[in-house]
Amino acid sequence: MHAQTQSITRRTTLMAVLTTLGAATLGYSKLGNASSPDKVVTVWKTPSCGCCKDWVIHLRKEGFHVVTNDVSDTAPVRQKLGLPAKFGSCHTAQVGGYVLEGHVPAREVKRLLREKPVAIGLAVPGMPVGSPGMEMAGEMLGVRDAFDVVLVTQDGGSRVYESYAAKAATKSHIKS
Ligand SMILES: [Cu+2]
Repeated sequence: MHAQTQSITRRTTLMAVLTTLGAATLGYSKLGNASSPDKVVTVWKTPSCGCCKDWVIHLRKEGFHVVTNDVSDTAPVRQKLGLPAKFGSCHTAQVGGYVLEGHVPAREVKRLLREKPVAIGLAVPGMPVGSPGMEMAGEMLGVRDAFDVVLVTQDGGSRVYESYAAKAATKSHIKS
């Protein structure tokens, strides 16, 4: 009787372990889907670049798995990835075979991965105020310069992929 109880207990424990393992496996595969190769963004940035870090935070908030690499100069990486220097910004990244240059909003990255156009990738040249990772604080809170996300084509040209309009400060500071 005692032995049988022990056996049942053991079996119950084993079942519990298997259930846990099953759940863990399921959880893992779900995570696997969420961070499928297309969703992994590899970033090259300089270690002191604050807006680069903020852009990485923006992507992570939007569900991307981001791997960062600190380099002393991003220009050679940009060149190696085939992105013309004229589209250059503070950081260069790669996702699903595409190049991302600068403060590209996650929304356009997702659209790029969905539409899969024949192109080198997306760029937000320069560092427009108010683009993701370039948000202003204080009196400048909410300010955005108008900027374009461009699709860099394989001939080294580009076309506008999305346009963001300028925005005024969230709070008005009218001095009397
Ligand atoms: Cu920047």
